[in-house]
Amino acid sequence: MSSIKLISLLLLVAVLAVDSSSILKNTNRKFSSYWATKYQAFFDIIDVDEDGIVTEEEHVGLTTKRAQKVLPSWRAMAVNGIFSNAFRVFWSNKYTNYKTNITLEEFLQESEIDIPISTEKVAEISSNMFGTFDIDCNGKLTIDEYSKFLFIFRNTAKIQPIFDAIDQNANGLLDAEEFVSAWDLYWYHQKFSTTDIILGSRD
Ligand SMILES: [Ca+2]
Ligand SMILES: [Ca+2]
Ligand SMILES: [Ca+2]
Repeated sequence: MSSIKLISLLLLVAVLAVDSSSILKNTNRKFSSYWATKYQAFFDIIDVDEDGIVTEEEHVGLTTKRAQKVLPSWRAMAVNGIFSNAFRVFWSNKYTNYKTNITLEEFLQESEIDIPISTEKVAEISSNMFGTFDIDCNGKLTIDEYSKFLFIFRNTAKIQPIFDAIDQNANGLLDAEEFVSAWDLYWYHQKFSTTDIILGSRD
């Protein structure tokens, strides 16, 4: 092996080592019943026909269709990208034998094991989500922009109180930090947060 090849190989090994150390470890988390209710709420949003199974079509196809109703087409395609990626990472992966029909129980079981995603990727999902709905690209979400996000998550509740819960500094706009922090609290934290209403509600 030439020394250049060897060096590249060593670099590759180093990169892989860094990457696996940044995988989010989920094993030490107690899977709180509160956390399960959040995941169940999301499952119910995605399970549009309410048959207790989330299909790839429901997760990616139908979500994209809702996005197309409220967003310009390239932004709807961004939603499609986020949801098809998320489906592969969180739902249909090696832990579920790449199944494309997932029950709530399977989804919860899978969420108890290590999330097969790096911390960098988690941050990327959150900020992509924010950017997708920031229609005028000014770094803030107005209530109108945020209402499009809520539409995708099939919210039927009044929007203003939900918006106010995420708007921590009460300036009438959601900045990236407010949105991303609420999003990450929803997905990765066990305890209740007043911002957990971020995906809206269908009550
Ligand atoms: Ca279904
Ligand atoms: Ca904006
Ligand atoms: Ca604000």
